Amino acid sequence: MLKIEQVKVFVCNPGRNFVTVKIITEQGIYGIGDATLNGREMAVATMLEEHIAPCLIGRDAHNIEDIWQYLYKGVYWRKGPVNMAAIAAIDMALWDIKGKVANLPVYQLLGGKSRHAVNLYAHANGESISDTLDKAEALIKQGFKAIRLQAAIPGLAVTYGVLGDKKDYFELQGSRPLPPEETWSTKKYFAMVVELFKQARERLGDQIDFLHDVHSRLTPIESARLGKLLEPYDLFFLEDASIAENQDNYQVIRQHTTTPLAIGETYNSIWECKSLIQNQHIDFIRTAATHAGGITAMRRIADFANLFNVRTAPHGAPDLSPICFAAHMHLNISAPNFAIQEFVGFDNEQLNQVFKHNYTVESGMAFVSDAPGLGIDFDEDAAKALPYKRSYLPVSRLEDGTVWNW
Ligand code: KDG
Ligand code: MG
Repeated sequence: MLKIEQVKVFVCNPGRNFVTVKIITEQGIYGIGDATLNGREMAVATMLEEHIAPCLIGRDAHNIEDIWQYLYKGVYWRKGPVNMAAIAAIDMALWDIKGKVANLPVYQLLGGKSRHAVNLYAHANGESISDTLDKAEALIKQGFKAIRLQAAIPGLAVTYGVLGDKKDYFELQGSRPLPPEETWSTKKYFAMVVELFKQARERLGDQIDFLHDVHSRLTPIESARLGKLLEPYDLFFLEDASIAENQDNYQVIRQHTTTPLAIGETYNSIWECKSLIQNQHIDFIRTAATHAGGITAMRRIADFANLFNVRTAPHGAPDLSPICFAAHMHLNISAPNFAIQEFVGFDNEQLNQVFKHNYTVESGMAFVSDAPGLGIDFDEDAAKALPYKRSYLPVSRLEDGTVWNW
């Protein structure tokens, strides 16, 4: 028996807000997990501290599956982003502990390697098409073979997905103590985005994989039309074209285009992607360990998707902590149907003071750590010196003022 003695929760801001869980056992072995929910960080921290931690003290840290079921099914209020981020962090920390006890990296406990490295896609965000393509060129020089292209839309001030006058994602988050309101126009966007990919193929050739994130700002039929317009430019995938609270939306998109479709970063459970996967309305499922219930739940989603030729492409935004990235590395290296990992890098001094990782990146691929557990550590003192700062995601409105559903 490996008794859970303490569950600690930290909310820190080394450039962005991160919620981190540390489970400490009676024997002194500990594990860490990521519970960050961008814009709702304190809700998850309270869920963990007030409602989950007290129920875990004295339980056997070895029983990962039972603890997952206990937290998921043992409450009246299942699912939901706050609840699932909390469960996810506990689950990651328990896998970390299990690996440390076994003296094996977590991927070995998941069945070993299906590949020797993890393909990454990087972000090129520009203030114009040529700025985006300059950035893409620089990433290609660094060895990246897959790049997400986003560019500012002429005629609209900053829209979600580009940086505006901010130098990076860290500065961007720090600039939103209240939700900024942005204007959206599908017509203006279409004119830019088709030209972006046309010029990208002309300038960067046909050997680089291009991706694009719509951030759910289109209706299903607009998405279908965009997929069709982008077919000549051979995208690796078109992400979050439309919201899929109504999962049949993707049937509409699917029947009109062969552009591969990806969705899932906001999903909290397998139930939200079940029909999209089994109807083969998507090609890539983008759930994240932090938001969809941890390593235990992600493994189940990957196995289910594998039955329907859907591949995994986990969310890797800057608001997922390096602990989530580490969990993804173990899942990605082991899942037979893994495709590609979103990667924005963790190139920030304060971040690296708090989270001590040891994966490596070379030629657009990441190499998993062979350290026992998740292979990442957390410096409590460094975290305590960098307190939480309230920060929000933006709200989109149409030009007439209507709240829009990105
Ligand atoms: O918190 C929201 C961000 O993680 C998300 O909008 C970033 O869409 C995103 C992506 O694909 O990285
Ligand atoms: Mg996205």
